[in-house]
Amino acid sequence: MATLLPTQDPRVFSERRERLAARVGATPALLLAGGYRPRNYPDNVYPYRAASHFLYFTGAQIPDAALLKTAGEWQLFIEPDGPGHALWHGETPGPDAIARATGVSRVRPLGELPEALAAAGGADAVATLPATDPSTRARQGALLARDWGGRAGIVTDLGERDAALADAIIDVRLRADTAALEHTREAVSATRAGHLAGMALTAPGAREYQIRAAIEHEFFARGMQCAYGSIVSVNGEVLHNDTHLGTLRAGDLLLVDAGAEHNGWASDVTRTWPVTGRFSATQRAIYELVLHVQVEACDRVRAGARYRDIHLGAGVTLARGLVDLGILHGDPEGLVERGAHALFFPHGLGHIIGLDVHDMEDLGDRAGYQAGRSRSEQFGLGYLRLDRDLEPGMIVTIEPGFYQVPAILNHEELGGKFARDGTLSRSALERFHDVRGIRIEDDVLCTGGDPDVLTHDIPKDPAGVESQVGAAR
Ligand SMILES: [Mn+2]
Repeated sequence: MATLLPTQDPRVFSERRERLAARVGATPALLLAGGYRPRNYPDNVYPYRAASHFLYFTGAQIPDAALLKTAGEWQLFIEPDGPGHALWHGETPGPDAIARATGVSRVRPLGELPEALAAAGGADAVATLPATDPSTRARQGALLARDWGGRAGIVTDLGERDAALADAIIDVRLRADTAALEHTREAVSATRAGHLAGMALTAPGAREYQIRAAIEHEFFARGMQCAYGSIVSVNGEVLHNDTHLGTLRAGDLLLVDAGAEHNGWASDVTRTWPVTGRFSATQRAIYELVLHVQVEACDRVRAGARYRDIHLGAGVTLARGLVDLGILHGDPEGLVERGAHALFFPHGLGHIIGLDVHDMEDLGDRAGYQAGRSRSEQFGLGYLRLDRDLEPGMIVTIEPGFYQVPAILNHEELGGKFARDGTLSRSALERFHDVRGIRIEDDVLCTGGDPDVLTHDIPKDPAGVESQVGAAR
């Protein structure tokens, strides 16, 4: 792809680099942009997306580029242009244009990187973060003598120097700055248009892929892309359903988890709506419960609140509602302590959102979990991605759900155990067989005062949702 340079004021990126430099001091650091990822052979590639740490500090998407911080300055290293590259990808902007756009004054050929690293103190002195794509990680291993080479997946055992860089970057990226918030709001407005278009096209007989196309059309028509693979499914109980071939039938609920990405900044929204435009009585009962849980949790996104407490509080409210419906028996707090709510709400309440839809999850739980905290072993709570005390500027999702997953409800140690001890009433649950999966998700900015639900104007109350469904017919 042709190099993409930022159009914002380059001071956005200089200020971010200054904030990082203030945290890591004289330690040299190298951040790689990452390269193309082949689909099946090297020349057929997935759309290029620069690594988020690189993108955050430069605003630029330049395949295989490297950003080096030394004691005294920042430098960018890029593959020099040549006729072959220009023939296929167009001309790469020259060093001056890249310097102007990013505010990094020194732009050099990639071939000079090894000597620059040597001048900065050598492989052991330079901090870096593990690249997520295998070929970049292999290159990084050769350049910086890290032994992550052959390993796929997330690297959690960073050395001391790399860990300090990771923590400094997390500290900088955790709170949205003005530019980040501006882009996120742009992404949100496309996401709103997408969800409305999806609702409008929904009717019995339509195919999931048609709804998906209508939604993503609104993103691409605004020059944006998807922040993640859209989920558009009448089987909402399959949490990361990535097929779109199903047919919408009267009586189904359609679960849509889709968000646009603008200049790299993600939005992440889920809505669930009835295919006919009318919830059945049982669907409405569960939908209103999930909505109640969701609205209450959004309101608790406040500075100083511990996210895990909001998650557990959402579990208690859900459990109380399920007791009222006769599905669960017991006192709500006790049910949550024993994990009974997780039969129906097995995932975490949400996560941080930023340049990555699960922001900085390339670093494992390092960003999501505050120092000294770690994941629970309990079924359900173990899927919680975020356990920090919230601070102004953090954008988090709030996305409770209710699902009937046969593999969970019929499992000996889960549904089986709770049915045997009288906690779960299978006969009461049977009435709600037309509710397979409901999730409602908003993006919420923690402020110094009341929470700012960035996605508030995407309809979620039952009447608002019903009035949109089928509007295109
Ligand atoms: Mn989400």
